Amino acid sequence: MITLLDYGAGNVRSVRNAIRKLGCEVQNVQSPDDIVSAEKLIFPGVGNFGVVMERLVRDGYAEKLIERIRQDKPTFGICVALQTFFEGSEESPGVAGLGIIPGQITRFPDHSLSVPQIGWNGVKFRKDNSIFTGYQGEKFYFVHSFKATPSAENEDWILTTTDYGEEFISSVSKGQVVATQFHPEKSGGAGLRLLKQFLENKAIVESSLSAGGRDEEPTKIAKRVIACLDVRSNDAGDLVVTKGDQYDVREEGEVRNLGKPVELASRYYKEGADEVTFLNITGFRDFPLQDQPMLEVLKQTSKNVFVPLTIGGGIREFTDSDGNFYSALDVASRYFRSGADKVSIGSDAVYAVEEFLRTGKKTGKTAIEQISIVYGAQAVVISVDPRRVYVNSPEETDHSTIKTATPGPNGEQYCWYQCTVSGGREGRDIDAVQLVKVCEKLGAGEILLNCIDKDGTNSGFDLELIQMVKDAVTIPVIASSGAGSAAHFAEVFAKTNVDAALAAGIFHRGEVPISEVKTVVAADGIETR
Ligand code: 1PR
Repeated sequence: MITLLDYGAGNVRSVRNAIRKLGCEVQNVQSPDDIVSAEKLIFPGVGNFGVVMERLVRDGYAEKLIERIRQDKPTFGICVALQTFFEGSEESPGVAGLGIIPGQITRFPDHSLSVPQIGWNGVKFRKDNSIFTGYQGEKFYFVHSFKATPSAENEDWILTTTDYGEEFISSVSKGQVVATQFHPEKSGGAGLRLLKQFLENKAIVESSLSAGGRDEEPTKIAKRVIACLDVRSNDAGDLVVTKGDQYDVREEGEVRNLGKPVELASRYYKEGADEVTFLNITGFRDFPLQDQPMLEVLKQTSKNVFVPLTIGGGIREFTDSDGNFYSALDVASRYFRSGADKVSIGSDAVYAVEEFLRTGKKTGKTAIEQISIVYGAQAVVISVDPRRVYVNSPEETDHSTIKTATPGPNGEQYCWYQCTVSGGREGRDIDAVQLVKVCEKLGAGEILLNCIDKDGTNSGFDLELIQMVKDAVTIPVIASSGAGSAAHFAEVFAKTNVDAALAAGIFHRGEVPISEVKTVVAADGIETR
């Protein structure tokens, strides 16, 4: 029996699912004393440092955690949990951590790499620990903007470090206590094996590094390959994975049906997808909390898929026919609790940015702000649905233009990228660069950059759009729309510094397996998982 410390933030379902998958029963901490008495405790940390600490203190858990760790009882902390072991964090000035490990958590400094670090990175060992038994050099899934820094004072706690612009602490251990900055429950087979060692072994055994000493070679983050499932109900009312051509998903009047969401997601996980994204493409007009099938898709998928899951479509505030008000945060929370790791906001982000550009003020009330304050910036993805608008010269428009290598229908040499809402149905007077810059300011952690002109064309990614957006923000950008071959992935990674690339059609139609994408990209010297 494993005890889980669920203090009500973030996606704890994945951890629970991983434990169950490994054949153990899970019970929740019910009272502070359970923390000390639990045989084995898993402490998942998701979201903002201050919010996590505030809840731990409010519920009387903080002092019990300190007591448990001092008593050297088997404990496994994940992500922000590792950070709470330290004295405090730049993320929440003035909020004390548990103070078990010396040092402050600090933000990754501005360097050429995207922040948050989102993706799969390696580890370098400072000591041996039985928790890593069977480890074969795999990468683990990280998602964080803040990190712990190695120092002489915390040296005795450091189990592994990782490089991302600089070296940071990626796991700590002492006696029966272990914590990882990465998410084992989201790190596929390698992560599950780690958890299995903790769950099954009688005691954790630590020792100094065996012959050969420390790895000195820096670890490298992998470029992510993401499978995207556009989901909606067909005319018979079944939830299906569909795929459009430039957002038109109907063929001879019928919604294209390319398979069942849960089954396809499982297939992509087994084939090596680094993440899976679901877009509820009619979410903008339905109320997602009434769309129980979508929540069910997440619940079922997260039972067997142990890589990050993103859900988009309909993340916004809503008042139902009985007058009940639901904030965007309420909607997102339901998704997180159903198994999502990130939510993706489309139309509502456009409206929020329009409002910001009108007033120049943050209100604190937008979906982006509300969700990122509670769940962290890394949990908020902005899905951008831009379309090219061609012009003869940059002076013709106030929007950010590029000189394009693909001129317009009348030979226009320039274009700007107009943002749309409602699944591309309505264009707004705002461009992709304006949108992503303001979204980053409001607290978004990642950009999912579609392109209506390229969607479903198999003609390759819009490299010009991708580089333009990538240059406008410091948060990670996912290239989307137009992949027709594995070579298109290699091209987008080689020619732009985008962090991840996503495809739908080629995977659904079985034209290119994900493994082939990885092989071709790696053959070009690009880091993959
Ligand atoms: O506005 O917050 O409710 O979110 C709606 C979401 O649904 C948005 O993320 C929007 O991109 C998506 N969406 C709405 N309508 C469509 C449609 O296709 N009719 N899908 C749609 C957008 C784009 C990609 C696609 C890639 C790769 N799909 O996600 O998977 O273009 O395709 P490809 O590799 O086959 O070229 P809200």
